[in-house]
Amino acid sequence: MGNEACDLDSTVSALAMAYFLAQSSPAPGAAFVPVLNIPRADFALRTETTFLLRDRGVPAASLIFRDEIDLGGLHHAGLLSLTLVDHHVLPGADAALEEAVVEVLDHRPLERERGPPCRVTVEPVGSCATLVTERIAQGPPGLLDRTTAALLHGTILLDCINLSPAAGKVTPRDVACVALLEERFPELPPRDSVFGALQAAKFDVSGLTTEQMLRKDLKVISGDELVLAISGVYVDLETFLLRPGLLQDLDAFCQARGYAGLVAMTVSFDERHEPTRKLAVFSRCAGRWRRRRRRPCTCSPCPAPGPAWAPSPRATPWRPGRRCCPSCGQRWAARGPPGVPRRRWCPRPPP
Ligand SMILES: [Mn+2]
Repeated sequence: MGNEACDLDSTVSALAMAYFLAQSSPAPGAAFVPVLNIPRADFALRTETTFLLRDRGVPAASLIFRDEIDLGGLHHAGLLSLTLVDHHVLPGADAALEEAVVEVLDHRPLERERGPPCRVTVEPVGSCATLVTERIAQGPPGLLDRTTAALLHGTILLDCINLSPAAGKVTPRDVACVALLEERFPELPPRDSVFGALQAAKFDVSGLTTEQMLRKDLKVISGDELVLAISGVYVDLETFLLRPGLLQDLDAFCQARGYAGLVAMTVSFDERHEPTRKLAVFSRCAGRWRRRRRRPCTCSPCPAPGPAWAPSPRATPWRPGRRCCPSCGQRWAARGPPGVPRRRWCPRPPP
C-alpha cells in the first residue's frame, strides 16, 4: 500500500511490489493485493497516473482502492500482512494496522524506527520506484515483465525530473535503475518523450470537472471562526474564471464542505515552462472581505464572473523590483497605474 497522496510513485510502487511478491513468495494460498490509498472517486484527479496506466493497458477496473478493501477487518481476522511503499508511518486513523506491517520501502528520511521482524528499506533516492526496481532485480530472474518495467521507468523519470542533475532529485541509484530497465527492455520509449508526456498529463486538467479541479491539489486551513479551502488550479486564471457554471460550482463546493471561502491559486506555464501564478478568492461573504481591503483595484480587472469574487490583496508573490496590480497580478511598467500613489499599490514583502 502506498501513501495517502497516492501519486504515481505510490501507485506504481504498490502495483510492482505486489506483483513481485505474488510471483516470488513461497506462501501458498496467499493473495497479494496492491492497494491504492485513496477512494476510487479520487482516482480521476491523479491525471499522470491515469495516463500512464491507460497507456500501458492497465484498466482502472482492475485496481483496488482503499474504500474497496476492509484492511481493518482483515487484520482483525489475523489475515493481514502489510507492506508499506513510498511511506513508512501510518496516519493516526490507521494506527490499528501498525501491528500488521511486515515491510517498508521508502525514500524519505526515517521518522520512526521499526524493529525486526519488520524488513526496512529506507534510502534517500529520488523515487520509491527505484527501490522497488532494485528489489525486483535482486529477486529471481525473469520476474520483470514489459508492463511493470514501463511503469517503473516512467515513474522514476517523472520523480527525478528526467534524471536532470540540475533539478536536484536524482541519485546515481535512480540513474542505474533507469539504465537497467532500458537494457532489459530496449523497446521502452525514449526518456524525453516519456517524461514530457507524463509531465503534460500531470498538469492536464482539461478532462476534469470544476469540483475535481478544486480537489486535485486541495489544502484546508481552519481557525476559530472559519474553514478556508486553498486549491492549486493548473490553468491560467482567465481560463478558470470563464468556466461555464463556475459560480454555482464554487458555491456548491464550499457549501457541501462547510468552507467559508476558497482561495484558488492558479499556475500556468508559458512556452519556456516558466510558471505564472495568480490568486482569486471566492466567498459567499465576499462583501465583508471587500470592506477590509484598503483600497479597490484600479487597474482593468480580470473577467470576474460575478459579485462573489473578491480580488486578493496580494495577487502575486512579492518580488523586489517587480510591480504588479495587487488585485489581479497584472504587471505594470515602472511607475504603476496612473493616478495611484506608489505606496498604495506596490505589494509589500511577506512578513
Ligand atoms: Mn515517492
